[in-house]
Amino acid sequence: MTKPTQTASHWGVYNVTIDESGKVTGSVPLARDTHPSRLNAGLPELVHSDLRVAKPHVREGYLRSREKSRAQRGSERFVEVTWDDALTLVKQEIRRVTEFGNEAIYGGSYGWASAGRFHHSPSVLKRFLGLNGGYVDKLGNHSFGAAMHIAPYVIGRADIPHINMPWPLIVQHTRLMVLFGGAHLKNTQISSGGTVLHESADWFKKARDAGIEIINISPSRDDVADNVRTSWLPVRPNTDVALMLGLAHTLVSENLHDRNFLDGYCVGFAPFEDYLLGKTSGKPKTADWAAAITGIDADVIRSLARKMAKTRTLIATSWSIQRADHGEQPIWMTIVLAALLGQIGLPGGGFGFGIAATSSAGMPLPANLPRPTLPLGVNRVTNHVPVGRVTDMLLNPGATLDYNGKTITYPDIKLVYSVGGNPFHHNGNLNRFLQAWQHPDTVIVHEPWWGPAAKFADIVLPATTTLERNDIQAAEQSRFFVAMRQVVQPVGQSRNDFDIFAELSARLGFGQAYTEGRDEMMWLRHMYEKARHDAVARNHVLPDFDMFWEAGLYEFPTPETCQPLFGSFRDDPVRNHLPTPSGKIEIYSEKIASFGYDDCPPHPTWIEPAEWLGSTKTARFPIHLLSNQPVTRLHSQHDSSKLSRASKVAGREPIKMNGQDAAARGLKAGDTVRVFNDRGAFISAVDIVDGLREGVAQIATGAWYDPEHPGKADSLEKHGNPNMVTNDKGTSRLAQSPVAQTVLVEIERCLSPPRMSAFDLPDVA
Ligand SMILES: Nc1nc2c(c(=O)[nH]1)N[C@H]1C(S)=C(S)[C@@H](COP(=O)(O)OP(=O)(O)OC[C@H]3O[C@@H](n4cnc5c(=O)[nH]c(N)nc54)[C@H](O)[C@@H]3O)O[C@H]1N2
Ligand SMILES: Nc1nc2c(c(=O)[nH]1)N[C@H]1C(S)=C(S)[C@@H](COP(=O)(O)OP(=O)(O)OC[C@H]3O[C@@H](n4cnc5c(=O)[nH]c(N)nc54)[C@H](O)[C@@H]3O)O[C@H]1N2
Ligand SMILES: [Mo]
Repeated sequence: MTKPTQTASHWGVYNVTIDESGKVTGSVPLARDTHPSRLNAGLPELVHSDLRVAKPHVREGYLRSREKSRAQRGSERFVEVTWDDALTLVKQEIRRVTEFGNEAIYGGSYGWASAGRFHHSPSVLKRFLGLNGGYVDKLGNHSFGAAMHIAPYVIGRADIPHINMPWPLIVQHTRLMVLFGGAHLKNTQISSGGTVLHESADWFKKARDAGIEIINISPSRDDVADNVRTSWLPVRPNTDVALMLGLAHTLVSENLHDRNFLDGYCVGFAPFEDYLLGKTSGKPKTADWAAAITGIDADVIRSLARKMAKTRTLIATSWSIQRADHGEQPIWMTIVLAALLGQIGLPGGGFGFGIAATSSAGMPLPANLPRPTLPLGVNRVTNHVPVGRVTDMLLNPGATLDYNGKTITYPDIKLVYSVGGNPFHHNGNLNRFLQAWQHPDTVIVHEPWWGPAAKFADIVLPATTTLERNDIQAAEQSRFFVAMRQVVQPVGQSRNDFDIFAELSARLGFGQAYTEGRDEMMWLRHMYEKARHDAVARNHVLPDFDMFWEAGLYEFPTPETCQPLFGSFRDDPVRNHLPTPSGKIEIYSEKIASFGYDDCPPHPTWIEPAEWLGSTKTARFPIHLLSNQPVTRLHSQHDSSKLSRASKVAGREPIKMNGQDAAARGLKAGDTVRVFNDRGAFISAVDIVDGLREGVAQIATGAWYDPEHPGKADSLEKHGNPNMVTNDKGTSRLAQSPVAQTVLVEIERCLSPPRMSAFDLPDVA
């Protein structure tokens, strides 16, 4: 056996072993990583998978008639073509479409793709489309879209993943952690752009050992591990704002709130107080009022509020709860609740977002680290679309959309170019999305595997995986630079996304501008040396590229002391004012008031979500469906791996239900079921659990979309993709962000489900 080769991913650093013939045989995690992710095994297992796209392919009907065959997308055979023919086709189509203006090209291309600063497929796509004159880009993201839109008005920051108290200060100073949306450690396997060490579980353990009380507020008990959790409040989904208001009302009515903090560091408490006490609406937001909405006992709410006021409290809110209708509100209200307690800026106090959303949350990090980056270049098209409204855009060219105080006019998209994402994973309401997907003349995708993104494209170009190329991992929230070395030769005829765009650029006449004359290793050297140079100004002395590449890993020193989040603002709110209009925390926002949005009022407000357990819609659809991030995959990536397949029940993505809800429907563990509402239906299999609030079911995202009748709207989905039933409305006119967690369904027995075919190869002529 040859020496193992180091690579890296969103979920860790590991060494890959190969045999004499050059085939991957397995992987060994980095020795220093004490809690390596099981996801490490996925790529080594799948790099030579039968599901690899080995050659360029074009949908058969597309070759006959581009415009007339759009509805056949996903249901027709493919034809293999040579690279030369494929690139000629792509070049001609880009030329043709550009005639309509660059606003006809959607290059927003959402997706996690692979880690690595250079071969990051959405970045290499954007660099390419920018040089071609521009493209319609996306705005915001699926992860924390509502939060990143509301937070700038309230605290002047949009960098949500950085808004956390450093763990050492939590362990030392916090006495009570109130976790809205829990803190499921499965999510800490991963960080966008890469993880090196998995330290979150150890920090939670230290917090418990320090005697910190940790309260899980979630419909699911297991959102905080047994050995970490001290109590569980099984809140109704999407009602956290009401609960926070009930807590706030108790604080204010019992005079437990910090008037000095509200006066010195905040603006707009008075109108909010009027709302809270019912002076404006006639409805005081008492603990009893909150109890009726949330299902949490009023006495429990009152005593929690008193406890929070008495002790050093950290309110940690997950990203999941803002991935819901009016998702701006729980974020804003988290900040306001913490402001009432007056502990913002104190060590271990205040608030934070997503303490277990990724492996990097709360980890002490040296300030201002440089990062090797590939410049994206200029995008001359300024008309962009919020990620949550892509379906709407494709279906309604020329229509307008209110967004964040502005008006967007939807462009008429003729070409969608998508790399490194799975649109049939990230978009909600897939039946409507499918119709939208049939609007553009052409869909071009680069993919390593025959998953849904490839199967529903017109032109599929085979992309390499991380194991087939050299790169550098240097995530924004990491203290490491890591060499990602090529392990095997490109599989089949696959090419690196960068090389595909380099060739297309050359054919379109801007090849030199695209590559700047550099190949892969020259780019890595160039990007690293630029970061090394920038580091000097920030007092870091890095080894040169050759030494780094040889060593494989560079670690920036962890700072010896950490600053509390908003510590300097607390020290001097005048000199270190926040970048909000008032310089202070805005409990009431004049700016938002000026927009006049009834779905995002100027202070935190309880607004009923479109669907929830308190709505009349429960008569037909009595179950609130949550679709959380998966334990055994990254979204839809590696769904065909052994690890992911072992998590399925009867070959389908399982749905968790509590025993009573199952019994009421005559269901037992392992039964196949149909999960449905007016938007769509999917097949799943029942997994009965305790620790799930009644009326709530839960299914992980990421099962490869597998419709019974591909290309037909209203087809049954056979594998367990929750986006068949999710809503594709926006959170509000402010953020227009996705609302995946706002969905009611019914569940019924399905006696003879159609055969699952998600992992079948497409038909090829
Ligand atoms: N119902 C529901 N839906 C959700 C969510 C939810 O909570 N509930 N969560 C949302 C969130 S937070 C997110 S971030 C999104 C994630 O949605 P996506 O980021 O779209 O999901 P992934 O499965 O990570 O898609 C990555 C794709 O890139 C491909 N790929 C990997 N490496 C490469 C490469 O080097 N080159 C190319 N060309 N392709 C590559 C993979 O095969 C895969 O098809 O989903 C959202 N969707
Ligand atoms: N293993 C793994 N880890 C991942 C990912 C992955 O795909 N796999 N994806 C990564 C990405 S892209 C992201 S954005 C983060 C996402 O991080 P999160 O958004 O925090 O993760 P989720 O798993 O979607 O949701 C966490 C929990 O929130 C609870 N919840 C849902 N709705 C509500 C509600 O209305 N109120 C309350 N109180 N609780 C609610 C659910 O019970 C769910 O288990 O995870 C990252 N980590
Ligand atoms: Mo995400």
